[in-house]
Amino acid sequence: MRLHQSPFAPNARRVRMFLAEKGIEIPFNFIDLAKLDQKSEAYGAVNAFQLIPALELDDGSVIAESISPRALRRLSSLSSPRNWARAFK
Ligand SMILES: N[C@@H](CCC(=O)N[C@@H](CS)C(=O)NCC(=O)O)C(=O)O
Repeated sequence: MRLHQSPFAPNARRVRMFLAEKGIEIPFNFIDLAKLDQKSEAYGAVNAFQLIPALELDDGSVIAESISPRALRRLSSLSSPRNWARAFK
C-alpha cells in the first residue's frame, strides 16, 4: 500500500492527518504538482483522474478520493487499539 501525495495539497493533507491520528505509517510517493507530475503518463496509469491523493492498495486497486469510506475502512484496519489510545490522549 502507498499514498501518492504532495505536502502542499489540501486533499492529500486530509489523508495524512487521518493517518497521523491513527498512528499509521505507509510509504508515500511524492507527486510534484509544480512540475505537473500528476499529468504524467506514468501517474495517469495509477490514477486516471490525474489528481492526488491516490491510495494504491496491495492488490493493485487504487482509491482516488480523499474522503472515501472504502479508504477509511482499509486504513482503519491497519490501526491497532494502542494507536487509538494514543490518538485520544
Ligand atoms: N475529490 C478529490 C479531489 C482531489 C484534488 O482536487 N486534488 C488536487 C490537490 S488538493 C490536485 O490533484 N490538483 C492537481 C490538478 O488539478 O492538476 C479528493 O478529494 O481526493
